Amino acid sequence: MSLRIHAFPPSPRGFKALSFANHIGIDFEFVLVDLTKGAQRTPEFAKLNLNQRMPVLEEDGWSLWESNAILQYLATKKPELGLLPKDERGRADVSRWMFWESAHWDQACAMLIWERFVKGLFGGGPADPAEVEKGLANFHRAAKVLDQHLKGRDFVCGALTCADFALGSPMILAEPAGFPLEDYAEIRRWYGRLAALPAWSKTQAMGQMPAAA
Ligand SMILES: N[C@@H](CCC(=O)N[C@@H](CS)C(=O)NCC(=O)O)C(=O)O
Repeated sequence: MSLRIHAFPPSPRGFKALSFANHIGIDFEFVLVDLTKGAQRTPEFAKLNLNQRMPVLEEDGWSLWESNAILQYLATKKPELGLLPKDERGRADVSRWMFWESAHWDQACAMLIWERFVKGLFGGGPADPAEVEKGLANFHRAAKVLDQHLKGRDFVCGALTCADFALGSPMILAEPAGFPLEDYAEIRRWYGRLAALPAWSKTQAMGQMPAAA
């Protein structure tokens, strides 16, 4: 059985899939999808994901896209790690936070990441203040929920699960995107735990964003 992960490591969704695979210690082949060179737009890549977006997991001719689906699938490879609980409510709780990540947290973080960081790297010009304002409002709305929920918990669902990898990945760009984290001590504490995982630094070493042109 051969497993490949096609990803661009410094992008949060790529980082999510790679850091999770690194954390569970599964054998996989890493295939770089260099977004700076448009590697996601080749016909070969479109065969794996018609959306022309990474990450993609490929296994024996089968492909799976959507980073959170990839995490849940990978978690089933090492059930003994408990990263996707077996009991129905525990599993639903993890799914709830991963859906919330996809619908709210990822979106809020992505606006600031794009406007304040990636747009410039890709020659898109300076941040648009109106978009930044919208991004900040979305960020605060989501961050308040996450911060309050984390009180008294080490991780989002109590113990470490897939949901933490999903929610923690955009935080790799917290600094360049200027996430306003001053009022969110619980988020900073939680993220500190995640960032201390060996898989986090291992994945960071797989690739960084290029410097602005
Ligand atoms: N919801 C998807 C989003 C994937 C996604 O948007 N990936 C971006 C990079 S972060 C991408 O590959 N963009 C390439 C493009 O838009 O051309 C997931 O979580 O996997």
